[in-house]
Amino acid sequence: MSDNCIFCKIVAGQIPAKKIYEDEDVIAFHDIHPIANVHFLIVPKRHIESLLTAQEADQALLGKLLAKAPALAREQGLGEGFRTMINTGAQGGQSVFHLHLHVFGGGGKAETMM
Ligand code: DGP
Repeated sequence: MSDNCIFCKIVAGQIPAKKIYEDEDVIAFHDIHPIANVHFLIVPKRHIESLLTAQEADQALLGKLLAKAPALAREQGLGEGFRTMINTGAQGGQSVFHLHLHVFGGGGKAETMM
């Protein structure tokens, strides 16, 4: 756990979140500022700052983030399709420096994004 990391605090149960999934490696919860009608995040429990700091040893965990997306998306009503996004570094639009995969769809603001 990294001090002052909001997602580490969610993992630890110190901050509430609308959780949709959890196992020993990852947790998924709804984004507090959704850009689509359905928008959730899949987050490794272990603190990895971003793709820029991920290591070769993190490959399986990175794969799991993606592999979990379709089943969770289906459960959230996105069985016909969804978008995924990983913002990396401040210049890549990242604002929470604990790696996370955005999964969103179902209409809303994101429909107008590229
Ligand atoms: P990014 O810009 O890729 O780092 O996205 C961070 C996302 O995290 C952003 O869409 C808003 C969301 N977020 C920030 N703080 C919280 C929080 O405390 N709870 C939840 N559920 N989401 C949060």
